[in-house]
Amino acid sequence: MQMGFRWYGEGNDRISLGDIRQIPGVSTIVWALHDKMPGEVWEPEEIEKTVSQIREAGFNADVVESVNVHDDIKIGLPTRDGYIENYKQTIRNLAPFGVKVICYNFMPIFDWTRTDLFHPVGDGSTALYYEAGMIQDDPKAMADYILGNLHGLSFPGWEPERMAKLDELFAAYSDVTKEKLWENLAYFLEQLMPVCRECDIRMAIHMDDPPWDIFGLPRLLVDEESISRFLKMVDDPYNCLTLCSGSLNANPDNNVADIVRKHADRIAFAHIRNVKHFPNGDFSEASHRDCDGDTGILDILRAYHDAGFKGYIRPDHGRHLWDEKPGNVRPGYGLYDRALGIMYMLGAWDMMDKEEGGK
Ligand code: CS2
Ligand code: MN
Repeated sequence: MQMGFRWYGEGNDRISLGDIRQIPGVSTIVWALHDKMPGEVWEPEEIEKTVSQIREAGFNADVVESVNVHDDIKIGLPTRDGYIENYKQTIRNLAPFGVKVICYNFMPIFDWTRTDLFHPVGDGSTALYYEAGMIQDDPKAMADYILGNLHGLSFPGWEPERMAKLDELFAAYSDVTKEKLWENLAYFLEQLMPVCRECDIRMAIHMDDPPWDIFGLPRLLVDEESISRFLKMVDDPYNCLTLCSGSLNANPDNNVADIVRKHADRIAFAHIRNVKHFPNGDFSEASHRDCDGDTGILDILRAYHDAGFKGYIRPDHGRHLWDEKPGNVRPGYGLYDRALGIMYMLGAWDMMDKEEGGK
């Protein structure tokens, strides 16, 4: 396993590479060019600038999260072919810089969805929260709330330019049924696979978050059955998963450890996030400690360890701790709780290594 930490880039993240350097065990910076719009080609000079910063700080830049997919590809418009060509060119441009995994998602319009970005956890910290009763039929109100809480920080999936055109986007998706979206995903991946093989870069789809349809928009990667369908649909070792434990376990019926045991060979990238469920269907994100949530973090880590997982792993969203407050922290991506999460994961992992060595 190779431990990663997501970094939003110089001028776009209050956390510096030097800060990350002080967290034990991190080898990989999970990065992206956050000022690129979906569909644009990432040019070699732009890539080189960020990758050299990462390398100079002593990390590798093996994982990109995310190269976002243009809506025309998801909708299946004739213009998609041009955007797919651009995506291929971005893959080719990333390869010489040693990139091995590209994380992306195929969620229509919205990325992750929460109703409260700074919900009190009860110990003085705050976390991302989902109040089931609040997600009804007003996507605009939710988008306004989220954009209003980003305090000028760019946030992938919540680009103000896209959010300003919500009505048009919803109209464009109106004929996209779940089956159509599956077809469009297959079309996209089948075209990419030869380039991925040539460049030795694995495409790793992120799970849908939360894993169910919202605002009438279909969502695909929601449970074990849909994951199996996805892997069979394009049965290629370069067609892989970003298995996000917290996204999947927003539905408490999803047993993430079982999914790891079944599909470990196709998981290129693991996101570890813990979720706490409430009886009314609400859920809160929690610390990585197993008993603070219901996701089964220790079982999941054991499943990865048993599988001899050699892929990349990172703490996913964390709580906001100590001086991290609205305005000075990117929601879910503060320094402290993710650093604590890494120590928790490495503690468990080192112990399992030790037990194995002692057998
Ligand atoms: C999220 C997502 O769970 C997560 O990691 O923060 O924004 C994720 O980065 C994207 O869905 C991946 O494309
Ligand atoms: Mn994730």
